[in-house]
Amino acid sequence: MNKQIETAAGDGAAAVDSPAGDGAAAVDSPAERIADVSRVTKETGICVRLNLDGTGNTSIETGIGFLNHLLDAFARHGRFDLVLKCTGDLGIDDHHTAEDCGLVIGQAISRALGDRKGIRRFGYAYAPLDEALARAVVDISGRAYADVNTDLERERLGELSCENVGHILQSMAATAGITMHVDVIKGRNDHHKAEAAFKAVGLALRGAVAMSAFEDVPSTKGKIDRGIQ
Ligand SMILES: [Mn+2]
Repeated sequence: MNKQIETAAGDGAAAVDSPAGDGAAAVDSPAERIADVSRVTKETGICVRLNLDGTGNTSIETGIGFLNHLLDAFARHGRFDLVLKCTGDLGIDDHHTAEDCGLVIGQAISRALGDRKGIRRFGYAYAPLDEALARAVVDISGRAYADVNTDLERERLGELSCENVGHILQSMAATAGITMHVDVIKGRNDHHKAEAAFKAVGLALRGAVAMSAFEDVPSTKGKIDRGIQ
């Protein structure tokens, strides 16, 4: 265990990790779970560094303000350290940037997880944001599947098309090899609904990547496919 103990006056990380899920205590992985991924296409150039055992420090520059905001919410509440720099073809629209950021973050998750030994694998969380409430359930299964229902009504949030909000999560699940069900259960404000969804995913994934008391790969197959490396 290597968790920092929070002082009485402190406002930093919680003293005891309490990931969403089944309530069992989490332990630190002996190995660093950090991944660096770079991906360059004719549409985007992206560099990511992800630490699954971080504190929630982020530096996110996608060129799209609301996308920065969503990824920040995801990483902050997942307590992942996430550095992301993207230069995309925003002169066309936001689609390639949004999609590719999701793909590369998923790839970094997959790579940082390594052999998946000892992880809790499943995680779930609810996140409210005022009147909005979102639920995320994730399984680090090796099976890429995402069912995302954000129920957004506006065309755009800032410079991000609302149709891409769910697509980012689907892209992330595709490369991470994660099964993900995300539902915005209620809400009226689209900013709140989208942000609550990303917070819920961060919290759920935090629970799923946390280490269990067991050292084996939690699968009846004895292995979990690693997604895109
Ligand atoms: Mn916000």
